[in-house]
Amino acid sequence: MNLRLEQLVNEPSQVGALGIEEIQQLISDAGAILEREPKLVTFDREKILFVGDTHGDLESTIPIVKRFLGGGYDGVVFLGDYVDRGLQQIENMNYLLVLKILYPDRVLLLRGNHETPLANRYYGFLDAVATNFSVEFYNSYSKLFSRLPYACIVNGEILCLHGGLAKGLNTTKQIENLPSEVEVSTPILFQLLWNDPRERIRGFAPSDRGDGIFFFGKDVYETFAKNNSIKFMIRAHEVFQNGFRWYFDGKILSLFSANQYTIPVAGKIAELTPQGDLTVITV
Ligand SMILES: [Mn+2]
Repeated sequence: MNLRLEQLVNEPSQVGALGIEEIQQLISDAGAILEREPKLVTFDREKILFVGDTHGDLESTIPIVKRFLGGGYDGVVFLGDYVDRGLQQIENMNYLLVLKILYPDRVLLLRGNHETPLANRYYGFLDAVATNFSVEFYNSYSKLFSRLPYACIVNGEILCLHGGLAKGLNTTKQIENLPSEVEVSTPILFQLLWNDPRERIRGFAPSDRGDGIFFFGKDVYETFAKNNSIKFMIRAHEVFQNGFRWYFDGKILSLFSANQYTIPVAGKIAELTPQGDLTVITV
């Protein structure tokens, strides 16, 4: 099968017209690339974009990809949560797979808590795949999700992951050794995908998101950052009406990049320049 990937990237509306065999091909090709990626990716690049949750909002992803392709960037880090909730979940995921296959070394797709069956059963992606294709076909996606990397370190000093730091996580090295699980049962991995930073708490505190999920305080971040020579962290996972929030006196940047969500959002992405400046940009 000859998928015209360049054409699909430039005409994203055609991604919605892909048949099941073509999508299977995308999943298979992307899976082969992801299988070679470590769980903690070393990502040394000059000019990079960082993208928060897109949640099936293809209309927000399209201009982000356009900026990446036309703006002289040598890297883009998507921080997870590509599916669930939005209007074009399958299309959004497939579009990002096309991008990954075309530019495997420049595009990084991290795993979010919504790249799991636990979330997909409740928030729409399993239903979307079952309605358009079949319940069985969903397994192709869930297996692919298990291969997504969990974190990256940019230029030796910026840690990127979807949720937050975890109880028992002391070194970035531990992330490298986390398993590829379809159903996430390893507590450290579960927390990487689900935890949130919070001001004015010390250590970890139970999160209202559910059992086994925690808020972590500035002290947790500072200890981890010091021990691992991290200068800064970029994560996603939380919706803000203005699309972003700085935590811990500017040490953690939280991004949300979908404009169409359960509430109206002014989605944001971030840009790192070769000079090391980090700027928040409206999608
Ligand atoms: Mn999330």
